[in-house]
Amino acid sequence: MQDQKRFYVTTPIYYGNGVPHVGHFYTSQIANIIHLSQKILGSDSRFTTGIDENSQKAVIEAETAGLDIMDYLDEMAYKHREVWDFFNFDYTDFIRTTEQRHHSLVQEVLQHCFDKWDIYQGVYEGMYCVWCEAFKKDDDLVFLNKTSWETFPITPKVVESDNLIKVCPDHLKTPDTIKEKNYFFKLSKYQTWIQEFYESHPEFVIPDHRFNEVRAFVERGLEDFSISRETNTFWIPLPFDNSQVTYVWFDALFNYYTSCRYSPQNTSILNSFPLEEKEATDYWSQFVDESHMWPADLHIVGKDIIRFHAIFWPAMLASYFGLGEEGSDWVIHFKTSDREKLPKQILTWGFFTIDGQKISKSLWNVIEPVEYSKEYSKELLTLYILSAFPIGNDGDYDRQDAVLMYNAKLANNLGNLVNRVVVLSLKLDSESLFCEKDRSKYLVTDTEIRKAQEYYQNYNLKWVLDLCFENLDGLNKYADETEPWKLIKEDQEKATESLYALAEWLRQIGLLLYPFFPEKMLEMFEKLWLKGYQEILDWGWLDELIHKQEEFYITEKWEALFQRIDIS
Ligand code: ME8
Repeated sequence: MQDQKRFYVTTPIYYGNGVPHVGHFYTSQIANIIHLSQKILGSDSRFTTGIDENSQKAVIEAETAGLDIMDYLDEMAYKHREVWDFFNFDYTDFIRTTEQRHHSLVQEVLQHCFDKWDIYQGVYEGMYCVWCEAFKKDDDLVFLNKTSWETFPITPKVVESDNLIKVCPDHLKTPDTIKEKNYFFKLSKYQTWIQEFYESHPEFVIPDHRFNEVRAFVERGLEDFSISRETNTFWIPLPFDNSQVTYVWFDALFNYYTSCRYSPQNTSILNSFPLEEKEATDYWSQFVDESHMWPADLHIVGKDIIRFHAIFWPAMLASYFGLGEEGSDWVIHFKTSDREKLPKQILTWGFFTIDGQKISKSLWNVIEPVEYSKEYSKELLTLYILSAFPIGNDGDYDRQDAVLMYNAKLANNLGNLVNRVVVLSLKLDSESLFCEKDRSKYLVTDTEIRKAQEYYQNYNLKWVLDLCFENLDGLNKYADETEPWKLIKEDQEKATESLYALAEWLRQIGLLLYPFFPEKMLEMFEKLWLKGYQEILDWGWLDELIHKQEEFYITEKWEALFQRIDIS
């Protein structure tokens, strides 16, 4: 038997100092759709997510809430999983960076990099934004007018004053000024290596314009970065100097690898984290080594963290895995086999606003994905978020537009049609819906099926949606032309032909839309009396299933697949 293709997709691990908002949902939903699409196309797919816990802001939030830090983080981890489980995300691992498996791996990495002189001691003097968990330079900041709350770029012409302060543009807070003993990672050593890697692998970051930004940044020259903090006590201690803890990004990025090296034997283990199990003697036996799943095929990240993923991360991996080759010029060069240990691709998205405004708790415009979905529908959120913005660009979530789109595409075009087919089929004389007539003229064409599969493989999710909804338009047109509701009284054979065509067509579109709306599509298959589809899809047999000819035994009228939402 041919080896099954392996696939590994990750989301960022979100900070554990708050519950996921719609921006996080967006990223995780994309990962879940890509994971499911890979599965149904026959890959052995792995999908990881989790929370980033070793951060100063979590410590601050726990103190504010009057909680012990671990109690606070346990609660946060629970809340994050509650959100993802509500959406039925099919994650393979939910990693927490306070877990023993992760601590152990990060310490191994640090020691290794230290032993090969890629980590050295120095003094960091500069600014640090706790809320970004990042070191800052003047270029990274903006001026904030404290009266008007306007921000503008820092230029030599304007000087700081009581009213005008330098702040981090994302959090509008003044970074801390710190001077402390730190350890540094020799990023500068990998300057040529990274540039050669980028040159030979222009596909590494998509979309292109984000990669151009990364390249321009690297061309300005890479500086070593601090990988430890002196003042914190909570994080992972450096194995070679216990007075220091690991800087959050050096630890966080390695989560992607920890999860392969120590992969949970089964997902039920996840339910027992954090916890007493951590201390259990059989702790390590709960994991299996799946390092063969490394490298990740796809890291999905927002534009805010692209530099960490596209620059720091490959260099850190190069140091750990001993990649590159020293040339006669003493410079480290990229060698072709290095590629095997590096993530294949990074998919970067823009940020979106809500009704034209930046997502912000103080503006009360944060969409809590669970609450919002309960009020409207899960599918509304998914449909709009994935149809409204093209890859990589910033976009806007217009709430009214979202409802209109849902009503038009899901409630009307898809839901109504399913309903009609079911109701009319019950009026047929025959027990089942089947027809021998030539199917080729009404089905999704083979070319379109191939295209949809290609879009999935290239992560062009919006194009899959567009293709499916164009087909649904065609389907509705076919229904209007053939008028099975009239035929049913006049000509049962013709009515059967029309309804059968519609059912088969819906079945195919449902299969193509499955990664987006798995629960609803299974419900639709159920209504059409198609059994065992989830298992067949899990086996990766989309192709076989989509070309199959089904016979439908429709016996019941069900509730509408999608309820229309009253816009008023
Ligand atoms: O950065 N629009 O965690 P984080 C789109 N812990 N996506 C958004 C968004 C918006 N308005 N707001 C947030 C961290 N996101 C680190 C990651 S990984 C080793 C460590 C999404 O909680 C987007 O994907 O700040 C962004 O990259 C991520 O949330 C940041 O989540």
